[in-house]
Amino acid sequence: MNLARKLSETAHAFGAKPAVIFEGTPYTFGQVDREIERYAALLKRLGAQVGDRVAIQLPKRMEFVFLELAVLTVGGVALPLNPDYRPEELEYFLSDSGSSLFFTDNARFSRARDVLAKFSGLRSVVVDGEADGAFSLSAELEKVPRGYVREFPTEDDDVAIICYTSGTTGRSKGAMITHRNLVSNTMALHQSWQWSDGDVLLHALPLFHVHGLFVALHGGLNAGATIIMHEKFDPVSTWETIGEQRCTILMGVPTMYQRLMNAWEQMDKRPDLSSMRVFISGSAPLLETQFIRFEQHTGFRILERYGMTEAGMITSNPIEVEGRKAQSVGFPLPGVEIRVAKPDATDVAPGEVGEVLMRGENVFAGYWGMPEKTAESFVEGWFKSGDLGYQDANDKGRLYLVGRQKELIITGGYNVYPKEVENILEGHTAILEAAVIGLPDEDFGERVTAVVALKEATPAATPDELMAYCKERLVGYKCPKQLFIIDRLPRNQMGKLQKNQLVERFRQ
Ligand code: MCA
Ligand code: AMP
Repeated sequence: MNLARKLSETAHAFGAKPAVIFEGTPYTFGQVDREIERYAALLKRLGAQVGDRVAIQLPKRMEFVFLELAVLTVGGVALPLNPDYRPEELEYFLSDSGSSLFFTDNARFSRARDVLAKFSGLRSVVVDGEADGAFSLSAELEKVPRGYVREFPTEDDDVAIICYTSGTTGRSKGAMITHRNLVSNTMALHQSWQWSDGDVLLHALPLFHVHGLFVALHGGLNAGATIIMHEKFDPVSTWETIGEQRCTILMGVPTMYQRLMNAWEQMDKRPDLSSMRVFISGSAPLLETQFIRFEQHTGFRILERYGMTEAGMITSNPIEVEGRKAQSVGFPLPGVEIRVAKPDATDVAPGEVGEVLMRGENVFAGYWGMPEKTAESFVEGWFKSGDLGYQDANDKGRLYLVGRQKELIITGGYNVYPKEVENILEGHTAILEAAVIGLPDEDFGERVTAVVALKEATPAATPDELMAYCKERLVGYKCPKQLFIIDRLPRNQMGKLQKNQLVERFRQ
């Protein structure tokens, strides 16, 4: 079933109930549904056809919610983009996806004007006011004809969303997520986490990624729950809102829980948590110390789950409190199968570490325009996660993740492939070669750190200059937080870079 059709059916059942309260402004299910319909009519007026890619680069705001579901309503493919992507990054996503429509705001439109001018077939729409060279959302909505009837022309196996995820080579890959992926995963979580229309979700995550969009927004709308939406995460206002609005669910990445605990320790007046049902963590490993500290402070045991852009939510700890264990990501969700395999794709012996493979209706349809990469990512129908883990044979196969095969840094719940940052650094005239590593960080879990060797003949550059150079070209979370200059990067006899030596040397 088309996800937008499903959510529209729920909206009809809950009409006058608040669906989203965005920074204090309530929108009922009926209002949300009518706005989605109006935005869908607008997309049709702008010529959106079935399968067209519609890129959305917006800060967290209600227009994002209406647009995403309107795109799915008309059978388009939504392309949610990080609002902080620099114009150079945006150019790649627009070009790779072949988007025909681009929704943004004035500030981002002006910033990306030169890049956008390169796309002759692309039409831009600004959601706030007017801009030369772009359609104005409000003016276009005025022109929408009455009597538009939604058709939901796409179904289960059609692509609904392309989510870009960084790639090992430095080139991001567009994961094609179908309506079946979205609906089945939403339903699996609905069942496992016992969502109900009595739930009040505090939504403090970004909207453009799987966690905030699929798990939190779609999950809440599907359940008929009320979503209290904060534009930006702030630990103190998160605690206050939980108490004042009688929230029942919070979802976050470990960095958010770390900051919540720091704030808790500083607060004079502790919030009333008696309404809370569950605190959920994912996107990055939650340390055992964080799990314990949170329980000691609040009395709540965080429920950790495991997900991936390519497979939505894969495993989860049980909703029953006693079943939640530190460092474990729990058990496969309904309809999801997992196995732990050796490099030759045969199963490891029970309890041994190997790569986690998965299959089920949650697993995506492949990478946009990259058939070889797609083929490489599967073995006999199983998706290769690149995550290393083991299943506890004495605890019904409970999954523990212990590391990653893929060279990936997870910082504050965002993924960074070192190659992408190394490519940028090596584009600087003074740099001979660059190595990017992840070092342990109390706040972000891992800290993006660069180690570079400079060319001899060019004027020397300072670490600050090189970090500023990255900031012009890369979204903030990918930029090195520290940069070290050394004479030569360590390599073994085969010439292979010894990143582990760099980690050892610089972790202090
Ligand atoms: C912001 N900065 C970061 C990060 N976020 N640097 C490293 N890692 C980050 N995650 C940069 C900013 O650009 C800024 O740089 C500086 O750090 C300070 O920012 P700060 O104000 O502390 O950050 P914030 O705005 O408070 O954001 C921190 C955050 C945010 C709330 C933890 O990063 C966040 O919302 N993370 C959640 C990501 C997420 O939703 N992931 C799910 C992906 P400067 O000072 O230079 O300007 S989905 C997924 O992974 C799978 C499917 C799954 O399992 O869920
Ligand atoms: P993304 O590509 O942004 O979808 O990130 C997916 C990756 O995040 C997974 O392959 C894991 O490495 C990591 N991840 C997600 N949830 C967890 C978790 N609970 N514990 C450890 N790693 C996680």
